[in-house]
Amino acid sequence: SAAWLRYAPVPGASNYRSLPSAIVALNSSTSSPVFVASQELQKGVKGILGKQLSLANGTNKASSSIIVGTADAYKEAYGNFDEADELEDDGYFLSTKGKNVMIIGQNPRGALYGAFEYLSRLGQGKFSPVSYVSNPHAPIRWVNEWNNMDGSIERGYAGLSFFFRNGLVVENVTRAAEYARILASLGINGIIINNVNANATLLSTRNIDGIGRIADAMRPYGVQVGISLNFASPQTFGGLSTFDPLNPAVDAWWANITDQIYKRVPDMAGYLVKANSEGQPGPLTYNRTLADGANMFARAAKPHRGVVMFRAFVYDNHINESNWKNDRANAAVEFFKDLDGKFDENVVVQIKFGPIDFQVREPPSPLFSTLRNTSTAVELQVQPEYLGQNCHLVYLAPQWKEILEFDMRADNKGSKVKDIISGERFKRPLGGSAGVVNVGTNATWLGHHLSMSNLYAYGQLAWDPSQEPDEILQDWIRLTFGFDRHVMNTIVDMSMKSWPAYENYSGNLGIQTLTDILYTHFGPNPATQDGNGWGQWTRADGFSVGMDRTAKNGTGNAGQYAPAIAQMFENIDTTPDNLLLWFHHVNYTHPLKSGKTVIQHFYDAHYEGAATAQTFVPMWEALKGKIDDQRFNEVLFRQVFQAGHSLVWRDAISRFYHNKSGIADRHNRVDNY
Ligand code: GCW
Repeated sequence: SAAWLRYAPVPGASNYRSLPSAIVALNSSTSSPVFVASQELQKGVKGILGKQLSLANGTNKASSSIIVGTADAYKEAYGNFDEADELEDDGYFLSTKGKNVMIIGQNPRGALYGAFEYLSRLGQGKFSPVSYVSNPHAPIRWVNEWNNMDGSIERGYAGLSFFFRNGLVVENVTRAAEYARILASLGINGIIINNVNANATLLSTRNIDGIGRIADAMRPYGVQVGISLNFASPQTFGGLSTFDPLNPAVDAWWANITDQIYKRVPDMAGYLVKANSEGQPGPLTYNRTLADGANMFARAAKPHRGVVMFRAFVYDNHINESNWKNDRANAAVEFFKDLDGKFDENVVVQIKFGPIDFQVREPPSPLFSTLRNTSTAVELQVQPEYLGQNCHLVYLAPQWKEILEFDMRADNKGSKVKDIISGERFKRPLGGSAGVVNVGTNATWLGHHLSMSNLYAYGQLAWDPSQEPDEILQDWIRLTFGFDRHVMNTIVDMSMKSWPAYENYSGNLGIQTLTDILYTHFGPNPATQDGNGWGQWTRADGFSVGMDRTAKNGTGNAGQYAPAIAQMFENIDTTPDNLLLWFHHVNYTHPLKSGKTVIQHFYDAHYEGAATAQTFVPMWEALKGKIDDQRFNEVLFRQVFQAGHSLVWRDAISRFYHNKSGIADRHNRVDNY
């Protein structure tokens, strides 16, 4: 449960002589991240290098020390340093070059981030002297936890909530503190503790005190707590006759409850709101705009410097499939485009990375290049709801990286998603990312030891999206499993093959995941995509398949992108094969760029993906004895499951399209049910 913060001894560490003998913390308040940093350094150095360092506060008596603190405190004690000017919010300066090791944060949590970075370097045996400033890519680096008040977790695959039980915040917040430590080691600075399908009873006096308890546990790690709100609370919980956002009594109710919460949690991060989506209440009930709704919370939070994350996941889940032009993927832009510039400055629109819902492959949401005068954040799913729910290994960093690096070409200028969400491209004050993690009481946090690479990579990319997924993975493996080359190569190989394999044996060519979308979101069920109002249609019939999202014949979704991108997706020849069926409706016999037909590609990809998943088992088995038995066996259990389930996937999907199309597999592998 220590995740990557194991501080295991590093081979060859005894050769590392240039270690100071003391730690000097430039702040002795036990609730300060600076103090936490000094303790973490003591513990980490002891574990990694076997050396007990003394811990002093404020004064440096030893000949050389690890000095940790804020830039201001450092200057006061030792005078100015050159790099001070380069530090931005939450950033740090790390230098191991001089007599002292300097770990200087722009603010207290920056110092803690620097300490974790230093320990990560030591823990990976990266001993060569360094000196650099590291600033975060974006101010908002949050996680979302879909925890319910009864202790269940929506789409959680690793046990129960450690925040709530029986309608109340738990008394024991030890695990909340442990989680905050893990988050801080990634530079994550905010957490929404309850489900976006929010329950207003979180706002009771007793539960507000409970939020305070969680915030107190996480504060020393620099993690600010926030909560999801239910839009109808003034009525369902507050006893008002309405929740109309333009009604002054409603406004006053929110201002009042917000004041109460901030009284207990003065540094609360802010609110997250899911409105008018999947049955949730919202401003549209009163014919008010989504901006009217968001701004109501923004006004309440503003005096406290709180941020309102307002979700763009707004759509109608009762749309009619018989209309060729209907398209759920259009919803976000349709709902938000006319509201650009109408949100208060402390509102951030939180956008799921793709236009539908965390599918195995989607293009980036066109909303990223539509909102120019609104701050935005990308929402990613660390716990792979549609991607095997941590019973399958699916390393997601390559998928996120593609989205973050995608150039939206707004105004025909470089407009990578990562630079839009950071606020840089459209000169916005706020922005960043939100990762839905849904950790639970299970000792593995996420349910699968190998899936922790996803949480690690999420934090790494939120801090610095220029990093490469395979390098992030290697760091994580060294910290989690040590230095064995065979272990390293195997986990890198399995992980880097895992997303393409999953895409191959679930839904390829941009058709979506093809999992059961009505209930479990787990296992193959392509028939559930169509014939209902959820709008995750594939429009598969006896001859053809895919969503026509072109402007010329289809839903017009391609036209929601900036011209250069719109053109690429509008034209079937320039649409990449992996998004072909996302944007185009074609015959099963349509030839791909590879020369194969769509249907033959389906068959081949499903056999190939499942074959890859089979190889993970012997690859892992070969590591026996190189990993402790517990982790070895628990991972093996998951990999055997994945191998078997991938065959179920392969056969279910191949047969489904074989039945539909009546077209034989060239290699005669696919039969009917
Ligand atoms: O994908 C869907 C999930 C719901 C979730 C919703 C959302 C929290 O299946 O469980 O609700 O998205 O993101 O709001």
